Amino acid sequence: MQESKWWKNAVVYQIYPRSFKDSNGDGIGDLQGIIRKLDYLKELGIDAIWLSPVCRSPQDDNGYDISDYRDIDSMFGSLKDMEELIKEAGERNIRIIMDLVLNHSSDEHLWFREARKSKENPYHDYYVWRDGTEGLPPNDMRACFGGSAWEWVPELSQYYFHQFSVKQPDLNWENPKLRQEIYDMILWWMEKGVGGFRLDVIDQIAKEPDLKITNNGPRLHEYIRELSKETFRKGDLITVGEAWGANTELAKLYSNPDGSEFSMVFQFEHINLDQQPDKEKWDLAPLDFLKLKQVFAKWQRELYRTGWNSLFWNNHDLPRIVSRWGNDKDYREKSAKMLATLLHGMQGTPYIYQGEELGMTNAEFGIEDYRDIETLNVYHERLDKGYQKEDILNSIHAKGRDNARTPMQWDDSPNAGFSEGTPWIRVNGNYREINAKQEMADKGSVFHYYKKLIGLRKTYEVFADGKFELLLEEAKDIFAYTRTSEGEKLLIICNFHEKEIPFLLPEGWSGKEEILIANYNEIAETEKLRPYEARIYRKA
Ligand code: TEU
Ligand code: CA
Repeated sequence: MQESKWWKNAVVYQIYPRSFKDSNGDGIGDLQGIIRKLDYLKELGIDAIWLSPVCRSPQDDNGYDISDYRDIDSMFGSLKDMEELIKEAGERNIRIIMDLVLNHSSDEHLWFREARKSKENPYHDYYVWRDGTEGLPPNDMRACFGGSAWEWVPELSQYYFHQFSVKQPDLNWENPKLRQEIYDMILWWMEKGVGGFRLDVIDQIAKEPDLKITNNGPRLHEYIRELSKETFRKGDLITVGEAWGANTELAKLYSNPDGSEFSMVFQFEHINLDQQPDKEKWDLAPLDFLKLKQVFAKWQRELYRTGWNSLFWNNHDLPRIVSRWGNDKDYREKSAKMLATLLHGMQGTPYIYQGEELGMTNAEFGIEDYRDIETLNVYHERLDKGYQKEDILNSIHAKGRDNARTPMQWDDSPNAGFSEGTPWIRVNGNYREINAKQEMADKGSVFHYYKKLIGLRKTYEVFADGKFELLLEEAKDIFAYTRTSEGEKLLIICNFHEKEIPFLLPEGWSGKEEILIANYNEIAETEKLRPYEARIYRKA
């Protein structure tokens, strides 16, 4: 089937189901809650919803530990609810993107429950085992959420490998029977009308633990091409792989225009720029702004006509961008709009994470209010290592994943209108000031700014096609670039900081050109940019 590449003009909205909308008062978001908010998303103008996992799961890692890939977890609803969501969204021209977690399953999945029964069990080889001695793991590999990556199973006198939690045993992709089961499952969901897939830590499936290789294992692209040929290429889907180990050369393989692998990947080079080099995200460092410009420019340049970029600031693992690189106190609205302009002006498919369109902020809780396995593990691990509580909390406030997972703020009623029950995680205390009801009523809000940006991408082809060129590379406060296609050119100007700075329009621009969007209502004289000021000029 010839791919239409509809996703080149699309904007995707990510929903974290647990925290979006609760419809039955148990304090946990669910599928019927999402169905109730489809008109809100229609109003925003997005084309597809990336749904973080809703399949059956003991929720050790909030659903990224699946125990049945063909069933919906009762906390989110039923298969019928999922089919209704796909149908209702479809009637609003919104496609549903499912989250495929194929690097590991839950240890409560039938496959693993069988696998750990005996070495002869037909499912044993669906996982990664090594003979060994108790207390002496095969090597010193660490798991991402802390601790050893090897778990001892006394009844088998073997260890199994897990890159994430102990309850997320890694799947053995070398096993063709496992791969076939996965392909059948994906085709089964494609039959149900899903519009695409996000693939969790997909560049870690070809692991070689004996060689301490996790990302970019030798057979990775062989597996991905087989996966795509057996499933995705039989449909007109969007597919996006999460690839922490990607660079531009690998991304040209992943997003090769021949469609042999994915539509695009999520790469994170622009995300790791505020941590100390060769240390963990918790080891904070100020953002290297010039590096940020260089990284974005490289990806725009390198993938032009050879691949395709994803564009994102936020997701369910990352702190909220307006708090991280904007100013969520004195310039929340202006800086949120600037960051949106900067990102949505570039070539690629933009992703909006729930609440980003409202300018939602990070939430600084006490440790007792955090729920994320990664956050709770690092807290205790660093306490044991003698770190000060305040310092650990300071890191968690800045980088913890629960910053993204506090309930969606719909209005100023109790629990921000998210639930009539007790939310599974605390609501951010600023919900009375920041919520969808208020933002939709205020034409000058962050919501309406995102809506306008999405509309521009649908109106002007240059957003999808235009060649990117970075301007003022050495400028310490300005992120400016052009997008050029036949007969049309854009100039995107962003003041990335909160101070007023002198500014002259680049050569060839007079300031009389059409302004498509700006985050200050009245246009200033042309010789300065106000705090976090952003504009997009267009000339035909
Ligand atoms: O995330 C991959 C991943 O590596 C992140 O967890 C990362 O370690 C960190 O949190 C980012 O700062 C994916 C999913 O997005 C994440 O939610 C899951 O926890 C993880 O895989 C395991 O499935
Ligand atoms: Ca619920």
